[in-house]
Amino acid sequence: MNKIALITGITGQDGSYLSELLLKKNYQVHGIVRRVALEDKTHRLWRIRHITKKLKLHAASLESYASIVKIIQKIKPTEIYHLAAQSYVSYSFEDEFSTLNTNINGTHYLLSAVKEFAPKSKFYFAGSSEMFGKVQEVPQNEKTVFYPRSSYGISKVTGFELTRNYREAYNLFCCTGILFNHESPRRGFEFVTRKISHSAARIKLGLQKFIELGNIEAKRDWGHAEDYVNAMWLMLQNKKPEDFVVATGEQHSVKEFARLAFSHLGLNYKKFLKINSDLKRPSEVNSLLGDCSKAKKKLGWSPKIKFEQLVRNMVEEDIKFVKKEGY
Ligand code: NDP
Ligand code: GDR
Repeated sequence: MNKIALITGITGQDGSYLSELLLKKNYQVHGIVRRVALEDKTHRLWRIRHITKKLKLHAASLESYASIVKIIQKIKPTEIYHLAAQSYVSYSFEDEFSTLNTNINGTHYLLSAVKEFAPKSKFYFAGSSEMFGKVQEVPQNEKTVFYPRSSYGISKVTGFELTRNYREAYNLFCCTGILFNHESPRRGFEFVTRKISHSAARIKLGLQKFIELGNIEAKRDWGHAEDYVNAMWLMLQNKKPEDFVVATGEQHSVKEFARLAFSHLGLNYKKFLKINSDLKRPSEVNSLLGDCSKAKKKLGWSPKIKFEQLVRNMVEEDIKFVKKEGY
């Protein structure tokens, strides 16, 4: 019988690539979406439009334990990938309450539902390098102490601890992937990489005059989302439930990303850049660099797509996007 996967956050960047991967592996793929998404498929399901017919989408709310239980009881998933979250760090400073509620309660409800109604399901929690925040060692690995710098980071540390506790207390197959930043042409427009690739394309095509950024000295370990969803899957195929860091081990600044993106279009980013200090965060994560030796050793995972290739891919796809959509 085919394996059954349930994905929360299936409409997001990672949800879309993970769905493609699991469909290729002949899984029956179910996704939890917000009710409004089913009413406005054109806009809200854009990342999975090409595969919607192959997916089974269920309307439910992360805020409602009952609605989650209903779906888990009905489909009895072999594997659950919990990706849904308020994932935008900047926004978490504007609305701590909804970030903490959605991210912590959503994870808790799912774990509790798994324990009560599907204890054989394997559970993946989308942890984040934001848990390392103000880093306590370089590079960061599974043993590095957490020091989150936003309510988003705090919500992910709590999700991590909940996941670990359910694994230890109830003997469930639950694990956390501590994923460093991963990007793609499907990245949301509010994140810095997509903001840069999309703005560079618009500037090249004469639709925009300049780009405003905040802290361009921030450094991140950027990989490609397509590579990273494969690591999620591998974690649930591992013999034991364990937590893994997923990263490239390479670090670049926002400035370098901008330089490369613009230069790919024959432009000098300095001519178009304005620094807007309103875009700086009250407490910034200045530098992240991951050590994924454990994932390499135990899962046989390593990133395939290099930084330069990622930037090129995003810029080229954004040129096509802007030409097609006109914005
Ligand atoms: P996206 O922002 O692209 O997707 C987030 C998903 O969560 C969307 O499907 C969104 O649904 C859903 N969601 C958000 N809030 C709610 C809610 N209240 N109820 C139900 N669904 C909700 O994120 P990514 O795909 O980039 O990331 C996936 C996960 O991995 C997230 O948990 C993120 O925090 C985490 N992560 C991401 C990293 C990255 O670099 N991309 C790195 C480390 C961790 P809708 O479309 O309806 O808004
Ligand atoms: P991040 O991603 O906070 O790392 O979280 P984001 O792209 O938002 O910021 C990266 C860095 O760029 C700096 N920056 C700007 N950021 C945005 N969004 N917009 C700007 O104009 C801008 N200018 C400079 C930021 O200050 C920051 O230092 C992402 C999300 O996907 C999380 O869900 C995930 O957990 C982490 O990656 C790992």
